[in-house]
Amino acid sequence: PETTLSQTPTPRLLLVSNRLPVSIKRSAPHTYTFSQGSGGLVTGLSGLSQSADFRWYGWPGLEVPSDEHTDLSDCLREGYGAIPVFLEDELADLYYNGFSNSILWPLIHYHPGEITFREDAWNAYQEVNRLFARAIARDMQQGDLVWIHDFHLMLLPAMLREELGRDFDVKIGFFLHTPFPSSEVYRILPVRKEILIGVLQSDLVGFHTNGYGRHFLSACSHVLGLPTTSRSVTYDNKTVNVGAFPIGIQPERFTRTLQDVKVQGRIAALEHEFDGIQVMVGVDRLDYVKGVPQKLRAFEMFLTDHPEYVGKVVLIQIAVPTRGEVEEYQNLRALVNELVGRINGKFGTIEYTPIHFMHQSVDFEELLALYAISDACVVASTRDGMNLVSFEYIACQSQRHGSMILSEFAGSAQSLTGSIIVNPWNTYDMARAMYQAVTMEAEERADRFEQMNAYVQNNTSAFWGQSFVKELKRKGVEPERWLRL
Ligand code: ADQ
Repeated sequence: PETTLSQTPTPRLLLVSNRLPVSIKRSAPHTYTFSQGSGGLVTGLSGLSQSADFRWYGWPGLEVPSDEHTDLSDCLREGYGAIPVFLEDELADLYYNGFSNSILWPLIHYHPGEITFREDAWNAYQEVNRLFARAIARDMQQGDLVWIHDFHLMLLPAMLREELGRDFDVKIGFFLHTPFPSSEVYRILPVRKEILIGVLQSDLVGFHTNGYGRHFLSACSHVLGLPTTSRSVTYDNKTVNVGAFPIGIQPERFTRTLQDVKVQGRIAALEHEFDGIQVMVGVDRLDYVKGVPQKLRAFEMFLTDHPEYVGKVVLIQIAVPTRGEVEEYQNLRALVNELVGRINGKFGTIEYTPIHFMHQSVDFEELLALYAISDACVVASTRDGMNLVSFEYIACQSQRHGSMILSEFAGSAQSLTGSIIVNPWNTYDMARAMYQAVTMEAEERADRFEQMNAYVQNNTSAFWGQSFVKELKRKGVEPERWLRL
């Protein structure tokens, strides 16, 4: 339809994340294959991508020779609405592994002992944020909305404003997928001021929980001395709104895939395999924040305290390889291998393997079959922004009504009130929870499932994405998003 002067066009939405939502492989010069990514971020935003004029900026995840930049950019833009920000390998490594994963990630997750601050990594982080700012600023139009994601790009709001100039009409939203730590931990960061100032050129800053938002506001107040209220902070004579936007999953994708003949066949095969045995499942990236050693020790204690369950309960632990270049992750892998070996050696027999450990990624169908046949899911994160695995498990449990053993340090513990909440640092507590899960009556499991399922079905990723963008378009944050102090 023709646009008249009185009609305001729908603003364009530009999304920015470290990685593009497409995985890209280069098999030969000028030859690429693409596959659509499927993480929570991708699915959460897919509803928006259909409704708005939509672009997605990110690093393609590999070094691309400069004479191939134009061709690859054209393919990605036309096929996926994706705009690559090209980085050389060495720079990408320092920014991604050197600063984001080795400094910000441990600090944010209360592991300050793992941090070694390096000036060259900080320089790379600044440089990459600047490259993103320039790439986005080149294409921007007045009235655009920009939604920046996660801890890799905390300087980008300020750098983008610098590139555009103060009078450029743009709304910038920033969402942090991780926790924001207590200001007492946050202030350990040598560049604590720079990072906050980077984020504070946003119009709206979102977190998964109230608590993270409160920590952010107190860091603004303690580190920068800024005036704050329960829902905003004033910086540079502008109000920056702060709100809680808990992410969800796309539950119908799980329900639909579970009906698939292939998945049903796999469920039947696994049920046969574990006939007469209760299965507990864990699905985590092999990251030290996921509490995998704590989970294994609790399982060991459970079998020690309840020998009648030896041979009757197994733990299937999928550990997705991640950040293998970083030393802490290599150490964690060695520790987990040792624990699995020890526990299996102690309780295993020719017929019985207590822990089925897989250090690999499994495909979506296999993951769903595993969720569906499991009698309990164990999430032992020592810190976790939200934890989507806990929602995915519930979405696959309409038949079995399995129990959810959930760390109080995962963001999802605030919402899944039907779960058995544990402190993963308390091995006794987690071992007791495992016993409670395998002995719980069907009626209680059904009640708990109903509560959790209602939450998962209503608080979807689409709802999350739409709510954030709606708030970004408005001035101010709706009262239900205000933080409870
Ligand atoms: P993650 O730390 O990656 O996410 P999580 O929220 O659990 O943690 O999401 C992991 C995703 O990967 C899930 O969708 C899961 O199904 C998938 N996955 C895990 N193992 C897999 C496997 N073996 N094969 C295939 N897929 C697998 C970060 C934050 C979280 C926050 C999310 C979203 O650390 O706290 O919930 O972002 O904001």
